[in-house]
Amino acid sequence: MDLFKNLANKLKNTGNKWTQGISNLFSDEPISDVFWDDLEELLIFGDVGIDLTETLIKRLKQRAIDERISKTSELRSVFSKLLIDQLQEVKGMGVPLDVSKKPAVILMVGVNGSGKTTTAGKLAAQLKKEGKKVLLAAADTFRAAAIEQLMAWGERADVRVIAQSQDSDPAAVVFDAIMAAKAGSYDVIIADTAGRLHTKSNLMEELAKVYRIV
Ligand SMILES: Nc1nc2c(ncn2[C@@H]2O[C@H](COP(=O)(O)OP(=O)(O)OP(=O)(O)O)[C@@H](O)[C@H]2O)c(=O)[nH]1
Ligand SMILES: [Mg+2]
Repeated sequence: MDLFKNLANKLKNTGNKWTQGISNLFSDEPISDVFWDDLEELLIFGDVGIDLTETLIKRLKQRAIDERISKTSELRSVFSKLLIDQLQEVKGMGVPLDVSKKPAVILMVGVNGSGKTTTAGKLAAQLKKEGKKVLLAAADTFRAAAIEQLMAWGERADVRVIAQSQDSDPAAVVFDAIMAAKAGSYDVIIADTAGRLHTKSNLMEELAKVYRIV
């Protein structure tokens, strides 16, 4: 099964229309201008970005010409390979997570809504499955319900969550977590932090303080 069918199957239950849309695009139809327009539109709507969308389409068009491909279904595997190549160009991609230090501290940082908490929860479950003793730290003390959200992930993965009250100092939460990890012989701490833009200097300073604790 190829990449898109695989992805589409996995995301079926979450109703991810975007992936399904991309998958459906590669059908038995001949390659046409409508296909290129639809692909471009879907990629841009999927936040792939205009520059990358243009690059991907240009490369895909070239491959279609070079390899005399006439049906969109035959472009499917070429396109997924192009995407994988593109991802592999991202610095650090594919490099295994280094959790050799005990406790290793993973700080989840990023702009608002980019998936930090979800990834923290999934990572916790994954690392636990690999036999690591994992601790989650609720260092997003800013957004309402952020602590409860991480707690729910902790429950799901059966992983302990270190938390303080909302509005407390995130660095103090991480400090608490490090102390608890040392006392309880934990292997990994995954600290969720509040979403922020890199242009907000006070919030970046707060993050620097958390980092200094680590
Ligand atoms: N499709 C998809 N959705 C995701 C993924 N990760 C997170 N989401 C969704 O994106 C939304 C935001 O995810 P969060 O994990 O809360 O993001 P966050 O970075 O912690 O957000 P803030 O704490 O508000 O900055 C949620 O609705 C998630 O279900 C992912 O890998 N794929
Ligand atoms: Mg979050």
